[in-house]
Amino acid sequence: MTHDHLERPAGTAEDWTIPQDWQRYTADEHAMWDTLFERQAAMLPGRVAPEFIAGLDILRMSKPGIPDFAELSERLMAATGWQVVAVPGLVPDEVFFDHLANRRFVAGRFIRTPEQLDYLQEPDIFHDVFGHVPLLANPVFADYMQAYGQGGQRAAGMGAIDKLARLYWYTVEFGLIRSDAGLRLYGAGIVSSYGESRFALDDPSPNRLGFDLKRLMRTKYRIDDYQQNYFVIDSFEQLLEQTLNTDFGPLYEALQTASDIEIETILPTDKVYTRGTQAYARAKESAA
Ligand code: HBI
Ligand code: FE
Repeated sequence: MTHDHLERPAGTAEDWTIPQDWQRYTADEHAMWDTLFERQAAMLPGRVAPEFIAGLDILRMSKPGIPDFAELSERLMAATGWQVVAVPGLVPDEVFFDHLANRRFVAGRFIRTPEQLDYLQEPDIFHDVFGHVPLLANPVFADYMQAYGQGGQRAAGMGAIDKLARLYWYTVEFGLIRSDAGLRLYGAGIVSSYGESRFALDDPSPNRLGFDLKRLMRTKYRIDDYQQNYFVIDSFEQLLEQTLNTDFGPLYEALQTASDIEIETILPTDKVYTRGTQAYARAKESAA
């Protein structure tokens, strides 16, 4: 999905940033952050990549209340040169890529309401800051995110944003990584979701396939429910190398003529960790 139809809201800077206004958060909003944080912090150890837990420690995100972006950015800047800036919500693709290419992560400043505890469509501050920011303290992943932003700027020029959005979706948002002790979570959309943190690792329903950049960029994804496909990287170094060493020009050319791959398809060339039953998706369809 691309986001270039958006109108820049009043009160935002040229680059779509707004002040976080940390002092304006209410006790209820801090309490909502603590509820979400404690629930994930209790269930992620042993399920999430250790680099994520390391990031929480480096950024001292375990203290109660909504993080203050000024404090968070100071520690993040010292670790990998990244900073966190507030935006009103989704921003146009070229604005998004420009921020990433300059090591600025754009985060929503609003937090979900109790009714939205387990699902909201638009990323809120918990999704963006708890989900995305800890791994930005990891030097290799921090380099990957900047390379992604630079790749996005190139893709924009070649009309290939939808292909690149798939790379973001299946790695940054919903990626799994191998470890000696089994598969681990690292995608922000998973680690910030109570239900999907279990589903993505334990449920027999989704496919779990080995990361392959070109195949992944042809693969459709869904934005409204748990994923039916997860891609597994061997390491963050692999992800960075594949992104840095790929000449996106010829890749985009090749992708122009290659057909999309349906969500549930497993190719003979796929490295298969789980051949999913897709029972979860079937049940949701019949319930619909
Ligand atoms: N804007 N605030 C925000 N956060 C995102 O994750 C985001 C965005 N705009 C575009 C976008 N993501 C994706 O479409 C990119 O992968 C292209
Ligand atoms: Fe996200």
